[in-house]
Amino acid sequence: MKPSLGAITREVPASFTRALAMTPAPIDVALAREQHAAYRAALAACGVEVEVVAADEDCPDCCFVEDTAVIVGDRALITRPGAPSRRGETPAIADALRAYVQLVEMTEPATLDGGDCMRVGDTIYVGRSARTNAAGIARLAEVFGKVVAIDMPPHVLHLKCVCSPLDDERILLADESIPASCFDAAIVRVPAGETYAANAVAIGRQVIVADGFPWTRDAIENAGFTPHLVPTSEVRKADGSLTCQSLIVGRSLRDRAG
Ligand code: CIR
Repeated sequence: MKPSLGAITREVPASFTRALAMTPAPIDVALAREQHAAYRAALAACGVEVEVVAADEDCPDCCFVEDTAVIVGDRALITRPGAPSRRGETPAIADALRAYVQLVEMTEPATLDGGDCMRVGDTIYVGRSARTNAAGIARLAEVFGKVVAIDMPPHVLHLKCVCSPLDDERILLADESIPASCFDAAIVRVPAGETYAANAVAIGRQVIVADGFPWTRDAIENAGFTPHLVPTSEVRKADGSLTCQSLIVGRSLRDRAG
């Protein structure tokens, strides 16, 4: 049987050493590529068909595809990323997504990073952050309907740095990050010492989670999910984590198109 989900991913460019980072540290590109391959293998192990878009050396952050689109059902809002250096990333991803979904655009002065958007059931929670402005949030609401905006603490890059959806009712949320009362969802707690692991990719009952966070791995297992551990040392140096490395799409439209 063909997988029913696809994932758009993008190669790690050699210029990844110049990726944006709050606290720059030397990045090992060869290791980053190995870890990206491990991530793609985990997606495949979760039953997802993985597509890999070629890297663009002019876009050091291009492997963080999540920030370039927000996908709900059969529509993708192509974002206008908050960091000017990342705006050149969107055309190639729009081209890849066109095979799956209908594309909707976002224009100046709106800015929004997909990492600030978390869909839980029919609600999209969106971080009001240094990357995502009021016009971006308004456009998101215009396109998708129910949106709940949450102010990000200044040290948090994106909403999904501290939480991520497990299914339509439950989220992983790092303690001491954002109040649980912001969400109409059940909370699976991640201790503050493991905040990085609150960003995980759930595919049905399978969850891709960063290696090295035993408390979170156990919490995910206890919630009834199967964890798939992947290494993240190099993307972490560029303020990246797991959800940011893919865009998950249903394959049904593409299959219908032939
Ligand atoms: C950036 O600062 O934009 C990239 N270095 C990291 C983006 C990570 N994206 C995400 O978590 N959604």
